[in-house]
Amino acid sequence: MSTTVAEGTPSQEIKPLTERKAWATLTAHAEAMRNVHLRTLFADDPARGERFTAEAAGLFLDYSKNRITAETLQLLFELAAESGLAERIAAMFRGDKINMTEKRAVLHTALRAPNDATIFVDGNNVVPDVHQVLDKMTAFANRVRSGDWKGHTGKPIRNVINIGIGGSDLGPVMAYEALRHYSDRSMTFRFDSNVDSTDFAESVQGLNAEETLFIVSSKTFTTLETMTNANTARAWMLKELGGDESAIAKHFVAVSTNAVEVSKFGIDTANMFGFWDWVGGRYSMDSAIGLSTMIAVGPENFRAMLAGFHEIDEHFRTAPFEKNLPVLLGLLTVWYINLFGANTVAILPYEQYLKRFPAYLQQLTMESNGKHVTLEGARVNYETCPIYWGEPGTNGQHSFYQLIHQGTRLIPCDFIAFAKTLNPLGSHHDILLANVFAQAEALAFGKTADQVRAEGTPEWLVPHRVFEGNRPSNVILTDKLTPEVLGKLVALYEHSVFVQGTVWRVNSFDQWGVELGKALAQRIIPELESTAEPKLTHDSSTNNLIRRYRKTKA
Ligand code: G6Q
Repeated sequence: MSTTVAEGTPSQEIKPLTERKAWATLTAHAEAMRNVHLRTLFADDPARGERFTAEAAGLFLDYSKNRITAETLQLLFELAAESGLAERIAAMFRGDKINMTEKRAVLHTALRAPNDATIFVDGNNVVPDVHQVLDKMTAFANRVRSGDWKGHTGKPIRNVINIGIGGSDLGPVMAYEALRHYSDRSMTFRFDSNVDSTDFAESVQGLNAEETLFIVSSKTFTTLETMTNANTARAWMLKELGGDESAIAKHFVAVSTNAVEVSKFGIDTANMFGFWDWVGGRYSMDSAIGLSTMIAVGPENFRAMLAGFHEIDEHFRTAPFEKNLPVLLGLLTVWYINLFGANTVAILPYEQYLKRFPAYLQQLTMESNGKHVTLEGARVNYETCPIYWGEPGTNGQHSFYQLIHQGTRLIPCDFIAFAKTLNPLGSHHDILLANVFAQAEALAFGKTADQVRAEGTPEWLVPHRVFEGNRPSNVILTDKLTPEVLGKLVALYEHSVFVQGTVWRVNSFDQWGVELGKALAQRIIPELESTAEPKLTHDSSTNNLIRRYRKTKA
């Protein structure tokens, strides 16, 4: 079967995954590898700890503690080739409409392209538009940071609240937390996303409206949660500032693609920061959606972050698969999910500032590849996206690591660590890093029954204290958490997601799965709000829950 994967993309013969030649070879190879222990792999090949490593743009990846051999890698690269990965990468970077269900290009890479680059969408070079918005953000961020931008009563802005959800929230929150060290500490940054009124109430708690700026971040400017929060914010601001509508222009700006709705809301479109339909929500933290990040850390740091993204983009675009970090990470995930039956991947950053990184990656990975049909619309007969989860180390060690070490499930782990801390304090950092290396070592090599006995453990206790080991992990080690490095890390995972999606042949850039619940909620809202008893026509469970809620709230 020959398939055209996207408008303008030359077709390559891509067979369904389980019919690809490398799939059959990999399946047989995985059988042979199933009982091979990492202890044996390291004993047979003592240099693998140096060899199974790769480095790009200052990110060092040690993938030697994976249950692989050189042959495994070779077969995975063959699978990637047969999946059309090289062509898909080229298609994405050149702006082909590879998001075929929405007929859109996928060009988050253009958001960090240098201003002399040329990338065409429908015949227009989009790079100048990107830089125009960046310049506008820069001017605005500088005005706010310097106190030049005044609120309605003439006071400078000291508080910034980003209102947005999903891709218009998770990236900005994660980036703010990750780069807090570089942020203007005299300012307060908060993020209001949930339609739960508690989120709004806590976002404005203790803040002086005169000094508060709301950034309404919504690509569509129609999202129920965001518009509900934005309207509540508007009402709050008017109440606090005496009801003068002209205050809105001073205290609200918008990040959106929808000028009409922005204007209807009362925000001057001169204070609207645009982006484009070729930027997916979960790929947008480096677009104008990052305005709160730029105000927090300053335009220079924001641009350094973009440069970091771009470095990994170039690496992904040009490096051979054997040295390509996102390719290696993506293919290793496929190896465990499809050939070892793993269901999840743990993301374990040993950096407190990355505390929201796993949550951010959950959307990036699972909204992208949580799909059950191929580009051709066929139901897949293999697993796709794993569940991503995690917490910063060392806290996780005193919580869920028990299951990773001694539970019954195989959980590949990504450890992310930095050689330098941003807050040096005594021996904290050596202790932290010792824990990273120790955890990866313990997971891989474990502790045998003989070793446990040799420690004088009574026989009845031995099984409880045995660590089987053979638990795979990657260690990503880099210098220190800077804006540039943050951009590199995010790009690394963005492209790893792309690699996985390409092998699974799913569209990593749509999210139809969020639609149904949204539509049903719209139908239920009036049923909850109506004063007369509504005629309910849902299933008996939903009807019952609605009646109970109505009764209780009354
Ligand atoms: C991400 C999704 C989704 C989106 C939110 C918010 O890829 O598209 O998470 O970001 O639904 O959408 P708006 O920015 O349009 O409000």
